Amino acid sequence: PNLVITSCSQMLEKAGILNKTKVAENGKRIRKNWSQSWTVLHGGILTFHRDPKSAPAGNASKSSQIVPEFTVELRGSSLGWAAKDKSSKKNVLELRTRQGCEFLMQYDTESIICDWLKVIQDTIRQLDHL
Ligand code: I3S
Repeated sequence: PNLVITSCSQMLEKAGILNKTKVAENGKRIRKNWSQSWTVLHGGILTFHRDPKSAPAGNASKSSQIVPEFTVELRGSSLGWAAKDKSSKKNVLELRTRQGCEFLMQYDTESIICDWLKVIQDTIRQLDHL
């Protein structure tokens, strides 16, 4: 048990802004709905937060607008570059979860998306060995 606790405390962390859309749920295709998201990697979980711009204005403080929209358990997930026919956007990653959910993640600046690719793939590998 100590080993797991030690490993968890050394899990990679990252946060930043990305564009994302869910494209499949339980193996079933769903309509894309791209939106910007404050994205947080912590403890082997990736959390996409709601776009504050989509929240009703005036009735909430800034902090209460940071609401999780999707939470992805990375254990058993896979991440790679999305095929060209998945999106007309550039720098698109495709994340598939064990539960049959699929997300596209995108950012125009290549270095930013490459950093996410690396840190999430490293996390998935880390989780494989726990
Ligand atoms: O794969 P699709 O269906 O061509 O994705 C595009 C659509 O979701 C489109 O919205 P509506 O057709 O629902 O109005 C979005 O505005 C586009 O951004 C989607 O395509 P890209 O290539 O941007 O992922």
